[in-house]
Amino acid sequence: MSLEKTAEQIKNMEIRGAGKIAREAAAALRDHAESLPKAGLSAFVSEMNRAADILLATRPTAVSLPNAVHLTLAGLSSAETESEARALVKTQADRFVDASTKAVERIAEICASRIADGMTIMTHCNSKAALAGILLAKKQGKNISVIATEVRPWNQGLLTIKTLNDHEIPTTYIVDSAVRTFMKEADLVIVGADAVTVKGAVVNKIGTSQIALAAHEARKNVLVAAETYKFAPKTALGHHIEIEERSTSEVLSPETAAELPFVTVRNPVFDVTPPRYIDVIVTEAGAVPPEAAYTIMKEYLGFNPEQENP
Ligand code: RUB
Repeated sequence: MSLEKTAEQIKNMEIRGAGKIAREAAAALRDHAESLPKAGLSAFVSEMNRAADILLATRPTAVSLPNAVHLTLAGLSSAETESEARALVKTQADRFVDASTKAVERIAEICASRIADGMTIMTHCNSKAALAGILLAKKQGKNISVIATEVRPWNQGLLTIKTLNDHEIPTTYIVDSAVRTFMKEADLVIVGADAVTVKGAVVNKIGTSQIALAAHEARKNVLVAAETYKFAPKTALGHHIEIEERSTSEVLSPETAAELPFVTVRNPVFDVTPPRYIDVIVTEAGAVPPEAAYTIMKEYLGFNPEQENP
């Protein structure tokens, strides 16, 4: 598949979920590099930078995307020959995809160790990392059940309940506004992340923050499953994570909207959960409190505030 096609699929959400977006972007850069005819080092580097920009322009919120692009193209500008540059892209893309896959497996083990027999877990959206922990707990023979939200307007919850059903996990499917009503039946909340800020705030699918608030009120733990490449070093330099706002036609049909000239539809698709409503962030490096976000950035993303980093 061409890099442009991958970019298109990320944009229209055929490829979605922060981890998958990152893995597909790294693989697209590798395949793109391999498809380029030999034209010299500087032509190769500038074409790879152009390709990176196409991917980066697809969706703004999941920081796994710029982190994956940065890790795949790291050191490219210092390569001395075209073949060295080509080998670098391939090695780093493969390394990223492999590390990402292993990270999700490790996160699943840690999440599953926190899921006890008999627990009911509430989850939101369709997070591979969060689901991996739930599926592993079931595989370990734990008798668990799940409360899954619908996730308006895109209905990612449907993907989640299909997977849970395939694994014969008893699941209750609820509309997003029923979260507080059902929180008393949950023992634990597990969600994924698109970005984690330097202060440990978690950016995830819109509605996550109200689930965390309801969990806090009901004294239920909130666990965030997030690979280290979802941490956003730029937030340590004062940058904000841009919250993607998608087409209003996802919420209300253009015909209905046209009949309601005084109504403005808004469709932000992510929100920010402050660290005080998060009990633990489970990364492949271990389960850490939100306050450890800076340490994760330094140790696992090589973040150095003195240098320009992703
Ligand atoms: C997906 C979403 C997921 C995170 C984590 O939003 O918010 O919870 O991306 O997913 P969208 P994963 O459907 O808009 O991409 O754990 O799979 O990386």
